[in-house]
Amino acid sequence: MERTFLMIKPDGVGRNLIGPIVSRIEQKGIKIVGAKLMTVSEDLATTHYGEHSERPFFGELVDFITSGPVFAMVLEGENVVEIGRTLVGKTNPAESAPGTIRGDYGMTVGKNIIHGSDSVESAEKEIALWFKEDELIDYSLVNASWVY
Ligand code: DAT
Ligand code: MG
Repeated sequence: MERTFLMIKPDGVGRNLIGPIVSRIEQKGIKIVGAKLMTVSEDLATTHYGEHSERPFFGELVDFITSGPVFAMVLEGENVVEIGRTLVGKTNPAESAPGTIRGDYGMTVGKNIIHGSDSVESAEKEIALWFKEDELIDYSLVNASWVY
């Protein structure tokens, strides 16, 4: 089974959107195998967004992601990296379709509510960066046979 990393950003947590977003994930049929509310250190933010370190918005991005608690999740399912990105929507909420998280809740690229891993490779890196092995739970959902 594939795994991905999703993280509700400080704007999503601050706007009381943890519940509505987690509901979408559960209703889709995705299994949550790890979840925690946490503050993000500058070190973690810098490493997580390392690929953007040369971009002009990098400083703002790190300030934003460290500005309040985030809700970090590891999700499991078939093809869940791609499915997670589809639920999240396009980077710019102006281009995100209604029905996606960013399309329904976001207005600007600087406050776009949620992060989702963009490939299996980055998912593996991000899960290892954000979670310890013993924070991920191995269990079965009884309704899995109705999903797959
Ligand atoms: P995504 O989060 O969809 O994977 P990304 O990896 O290109 O998008 O960028 C990471 C985050 O950086 C994004 O969620 C919001 C911020 N960002 C991207 N482009 C930006 C821009 N032009 N101005 C301000 N922030 C931006
Ligand atoms: Mg990205």
